[in-house]
Amino acid sequence: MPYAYDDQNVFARILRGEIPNDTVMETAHTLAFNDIAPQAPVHVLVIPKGAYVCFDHFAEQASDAEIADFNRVVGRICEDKGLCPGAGGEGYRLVANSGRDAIQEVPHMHVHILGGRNLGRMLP
Ligand code: DGP
Repeated sequence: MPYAYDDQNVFARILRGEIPNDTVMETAHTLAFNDIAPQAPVHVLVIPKGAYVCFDHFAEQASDAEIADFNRVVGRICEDKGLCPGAGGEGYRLVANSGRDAIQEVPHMHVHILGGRNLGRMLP
């Protein structure tokens, strides 16, 4: 059982309404909210409502509807925040830490949207 989901993780608790969040967007399958410790002027976390541990778990086991909904939410937030390079924005970075080597802190699949400043090179 490679994907044991801990339903006490902080994002599961946010989804159950046990912990407040600063919601940016909510759809049938997806919730997006501001990061509690923002690393950039825009720092939004996007999470599926389903119980997925990390990106590959989501990619392999979520339905097409969940995956499409998730991706649309990411794109719409980038648009709403004025980040999209094709529409005059300065760009953004998506990060999906998954597992120990990536130092994933919260074991519920999430994508960070970072933008609003020059983010520097991530890779040498
Ligand atoms: P990661 O290392 O990718 O698992 O990052 C988890 C992020 O979640 C980190 O940037 C801080 C954020 N975070 C942790 N607890 C909370 C919380 O209770 N509320 C919000 N909004 N964000 C949280």
